Amino acid sequence: MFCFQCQETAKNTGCTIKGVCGKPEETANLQDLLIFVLRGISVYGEKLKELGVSDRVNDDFVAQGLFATITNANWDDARFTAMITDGLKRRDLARDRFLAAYKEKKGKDFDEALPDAATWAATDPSAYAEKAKEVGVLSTENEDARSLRELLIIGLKGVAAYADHAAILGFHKDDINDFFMEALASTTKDLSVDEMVALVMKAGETAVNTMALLDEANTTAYGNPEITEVNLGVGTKPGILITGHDMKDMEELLKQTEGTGVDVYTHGEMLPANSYPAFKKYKHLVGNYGGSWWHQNTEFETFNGPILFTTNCLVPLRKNNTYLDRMFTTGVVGYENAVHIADRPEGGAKDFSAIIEKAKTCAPPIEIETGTLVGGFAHHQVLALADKIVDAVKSGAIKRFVVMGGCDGRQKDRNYYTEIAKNLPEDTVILTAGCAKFRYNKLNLGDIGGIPRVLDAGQCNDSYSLAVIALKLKEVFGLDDINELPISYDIAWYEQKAVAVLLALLFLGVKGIRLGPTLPAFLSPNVAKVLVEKFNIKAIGTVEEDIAAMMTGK
Ligand code: SF4
Ligand code: SF3
Repeated sequence: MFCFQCQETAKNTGCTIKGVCGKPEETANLQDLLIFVLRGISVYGEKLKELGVSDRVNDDFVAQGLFATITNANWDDARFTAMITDGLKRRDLARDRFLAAYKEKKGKDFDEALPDAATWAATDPSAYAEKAKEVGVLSTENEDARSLRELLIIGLKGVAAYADHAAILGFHKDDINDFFMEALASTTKDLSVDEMVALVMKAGETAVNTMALLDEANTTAYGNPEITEVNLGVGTKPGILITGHDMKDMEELLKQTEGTGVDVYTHGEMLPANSYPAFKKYKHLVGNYGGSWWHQNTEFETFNGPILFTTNCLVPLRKNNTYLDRMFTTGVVGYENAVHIADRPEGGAKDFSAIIEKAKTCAPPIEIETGTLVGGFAHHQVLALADKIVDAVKSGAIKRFVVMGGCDGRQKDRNYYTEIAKNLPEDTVILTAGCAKFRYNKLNLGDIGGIPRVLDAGQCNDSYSLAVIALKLKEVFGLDDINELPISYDIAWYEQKAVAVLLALLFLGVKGIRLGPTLPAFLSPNVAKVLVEKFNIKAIGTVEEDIAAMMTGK
């Protein structure tokens, strides 16, 4: 196996024996083969588009396939095997549609060479393991071509996750799905460095568009997030803990648990659900339990009730765990021996009755903290406070904003982000989104004239909100360049959604981003050099140096 898609990768070069995340070799290889099959589908998808044929039947499958390979999402090899088998059938059907359309439009048979991904055939799944070994990341020999291809594919995985969430809420954009096909198909071609860089930038543009679409989907369905005090304590009834990013699952779970005597709590990236008007109205949504994803092994023990995983991150269970029998997965998430809740039927809802029945047999959660957290500072709410914020900047009460969004992770050196938050001068405001916030959102950093010093816009995809806020401030202050604003970017990354967010920020022209705790292993020295020269991206330094530099706009 070879995997270097996340920040934890072994020795910051690549996992080769087993993932640091716990991913076994077989799973890593099946993920590579699934991506290979998606490439094959995309070869025909792109060709059909070139012929002017609209062929949308594989859009959701491609997005879900990319999403399923994201770090800490699907651990179940049987599900990857089933997706590969389904993908091969879909690819062959796409091929047949293409060949027929070609003949019809051109009046002759198609006779050009096709890449292996478009032609490889397996009679049954026993052939998958062998083939998987040939098609991984290292099959691209040139280090820089590999780096650019992987930067594209890894960013695409994050974008696909957001596109899938939007699609679940009924929001699609053909441009986004077309780009998945174009980008995947591009990795079967020998392109110039400039062409590959252009595709990476287009991935950034697609990330912005996809986050905007998801924002539209979420706010249309559930209203605009509003300032909300989220309870951190527990009630006396048994509860269900819901984690991940999928708001539709949240909606259906809340509806189905109402009046059953079972409470609902959020974990990790589901915390922002507490700030949506459509969810706040449910009294049995008690609040948030615990911290970010990597605390699962201890927090899910004390929670006592069932846990619903709607997306990443799912941390493999310890041997002596007590919660495998109260663990439920759904959507692209999978874990061997956990109950998987099936997709919703056309026009219907998922059936959460098994998880609700399980909850009724469980003890209420053990309280691990008390107090509240304030959330709900997405763009609509922040722009409602715009006058106040602009006045505070003009009067000098707010000297600088520091965007500290992204992911959390278990490495000790991520304490850097806690220390930055603690030591930033009191006239600074932290803008955050994603699970990175759990490094500092319980520090009680106070407020500036009623504006909290940590403004939480929501999930990682709500980094879109941070971009909207920055663009609005640029307009209000009459600036020509987003980089003239008193905003610094100190981003933490872990998995591929953060890469999508990073590419989005680069596409928007943001320069001087600090990225940590380490720079991605998938950036070759030459590709890293381009990013440094073009965008002044830098690795984090010490807390003191970085605060001093950020306060002078560097
Ligand atoms: Fe390694 Fe990260 Fe890949 Fe897991 S997802 S195998 S930790 S690079
Ligand atoms: Fe977190 Fe996994 Fe990235 Fe949505 S839940 S940000 S790490």
